[in-house]
Amino acid sequence: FDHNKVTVLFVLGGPGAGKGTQCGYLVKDFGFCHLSAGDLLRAEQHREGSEFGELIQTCIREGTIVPMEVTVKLLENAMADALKEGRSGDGWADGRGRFLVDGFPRKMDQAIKFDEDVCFASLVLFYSTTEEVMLSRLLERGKTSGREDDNAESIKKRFTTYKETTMPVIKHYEALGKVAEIDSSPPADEVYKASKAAVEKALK
Ligand code: UP5
Ligand code: MG
Repeated sequence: FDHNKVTVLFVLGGPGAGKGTQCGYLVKDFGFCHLSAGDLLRAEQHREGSEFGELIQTCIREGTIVPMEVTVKLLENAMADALKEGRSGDGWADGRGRFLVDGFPRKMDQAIKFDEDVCFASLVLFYSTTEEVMLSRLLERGKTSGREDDNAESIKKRFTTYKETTMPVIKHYEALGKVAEIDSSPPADEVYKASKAAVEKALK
């Protein structure tokens, strides 16, 4: 990837913190290409002929992290496709690709690999709220989402992985001064005011 042609923002936060929801709003206002690592993994899980289907299913249900090679490759491919097909950076005149990479990197090895193979992220949007809030959002969504990990048992495991494995990644970017922490406890439109301000500040 030509570093001069892509801008990447990472979107992190606990399970159910509201990453996908905020990305949806940001796409509308800023014309980002939104790539959710979890969505890419779920699509790969169900792709006919995928050699990773079972591995991905087990990791998602157990709330553990899929080996980074798989996820980084899926992201690289999705970014390359979006650039090729002109699906990134809509509304920007300079032809630069602008990507929201949602739910990634959630383990240090992924962060290092992405830095090396793809590019450095300009900003990390970090959505934080309490486990209580996240749990109730996920259980509510679980009534209709069909997601294999929206059940009390998987959610507990996702929280553990988040605390033990993903928080160190957020701390790493904090030390680099790249993190904008946003309280995602209020209603989504209110959270979005802070998201928008953080992105405007970072991209100006
Ligand atoms: N909602 C959202 N915002 C709200 C608000 N402000 N007020 C009230 N309600 C709000 O939101 C969750 C729910 O809450 C929705 O119903 C929404 O309407 C409501 P959402 O925006 O979907 O939250 P999000 O943070 O995106 O939650 P998600 O469940 O997607 O987070 P996870 O990080 O757990 O899931 P992800 O898909 O990223 O990853 C799933 C699994 O994939 C991981 O556990 C892992 O096993 C695997 N994975 C990897 O192995 N490697 C990776 O790099 C990435 C994923
Ligand atoms: Mg999500």
